[in-house]
Amino acid sequence: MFAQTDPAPYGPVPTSAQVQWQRMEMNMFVHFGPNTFTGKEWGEGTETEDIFQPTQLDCGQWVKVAKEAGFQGIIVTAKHHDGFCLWSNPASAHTVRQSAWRNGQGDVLKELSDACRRAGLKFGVYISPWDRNAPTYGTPAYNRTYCRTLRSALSKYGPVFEMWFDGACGEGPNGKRQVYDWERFRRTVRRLQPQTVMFSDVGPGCRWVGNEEGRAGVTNWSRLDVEGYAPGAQAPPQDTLTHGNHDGACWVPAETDVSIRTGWFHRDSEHPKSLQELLRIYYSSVGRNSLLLLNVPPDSRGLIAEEDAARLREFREALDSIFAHDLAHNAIFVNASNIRGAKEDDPEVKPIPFGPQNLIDDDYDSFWTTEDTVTAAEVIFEFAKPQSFNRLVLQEYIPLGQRVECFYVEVLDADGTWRRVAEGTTVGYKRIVLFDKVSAVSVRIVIDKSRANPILNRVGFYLDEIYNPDNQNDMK
Ligand code: FUL
Repeated sequence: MFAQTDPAPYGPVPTSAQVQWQRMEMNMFVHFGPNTFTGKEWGEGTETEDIFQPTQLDCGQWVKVAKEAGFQGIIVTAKHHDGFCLWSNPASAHTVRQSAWRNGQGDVLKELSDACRRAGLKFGVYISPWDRNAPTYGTPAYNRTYCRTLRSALSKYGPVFEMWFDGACGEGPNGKRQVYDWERFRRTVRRLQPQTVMFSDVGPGCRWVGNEEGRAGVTNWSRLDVEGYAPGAQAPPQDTLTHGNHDGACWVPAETDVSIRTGWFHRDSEHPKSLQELLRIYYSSVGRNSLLLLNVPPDSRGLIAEEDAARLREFREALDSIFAHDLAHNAIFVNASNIRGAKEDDPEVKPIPFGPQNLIDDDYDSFWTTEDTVTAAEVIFEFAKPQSFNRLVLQEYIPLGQRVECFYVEVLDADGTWRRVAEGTTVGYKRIVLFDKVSAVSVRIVIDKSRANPILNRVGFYLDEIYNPDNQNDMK
């Protein structure tokens, strides 16, 4: 006999837009603008518009590179701190319209959003509130100008999946400061693009991970306390952004933004990171309950350099080969110490709605869970012959909240004793645990502490023979 009651949500939960966003896993960031031509990281805002002169701009190429690498969306710096707009923004006199490029008729946002749509990629924008060009910056009038800018960029190019709010505000000596009207900015975005996930140090859609090194916390809660905080100087401590708040009142998951090169903008003197470093970043972001936003800056031709494209192809091939075979599918038997609604005296009834078989199916919305009162439980996988693996993938069913606080993994040795091979804390949307290669016929995942009945929708075992850090155990 089965109780069919669905488990109740626990704590703050994501909106459906946040769930869809989290399932994208990897997106491409594109820093492009006057800095691409001057070699600066932060333009002054005084650059002539004619400096923006890509000779062979092809957003179709960016999209092709992104698609082949497995990115689901692209976020472009529609306006960086120098204020130059990659589209003809009526609220600014410092845009492609004033540039000699394509006789003032060019529009990068149009080209990119069209190319994304054709390829089935999502399109997002970074529009820097800090503006070193806008004459009104530093006065209340600028907040109106910025909202007009938002309205222009968000109303003409179709759905915008993510809006990236940088927190910078008159940085550096003698910089003009602006009192940003964040509430108004958010309302403006919400009105035009209700589904947009808004990034900032404090969300509301997703949060900065607190560093630009490609590293989310090993412990990473998708919850954050935002009350009393704001993007930029009034943001929570960076360490808090890296780990989230255990009891945070809002669902604000982490996004790890990092550049494939040293800088955010392209420079001929810099080169893409190694494959090993990209895999390290992948495991430390996607593998730690964070989205990865990898910046791949086009050069002054308006094209992604071949060496970056080639590195991304290697990255894709590596991920495909590492995650090609989920050894969990070889299990001849999967069982759990507790199954919601299952009565031991009635083992015949099938299928078990919340049984552990849901951990190895391809249905995102099916999961294994326990009775409400059970907050520690284990799942066991048995194989007909030994399986060799060094990666464990766990996924919590986040539409019902984030629950798991700590877990460990054990394999059954030949002498019949269980040996602990890895342990972890939070899981969240996805946790990939790294450990030295083991070979076993029985594996158990023990959730020893969960804030409510654990709800997992996936377990996977993989063998990665490509990524070779000095120490495989990512907890150390
Ligand atoms: C920062 C900016 O100041 C950098 O230039 C870059 O755009 C990065 C992604 O965000 O706050």
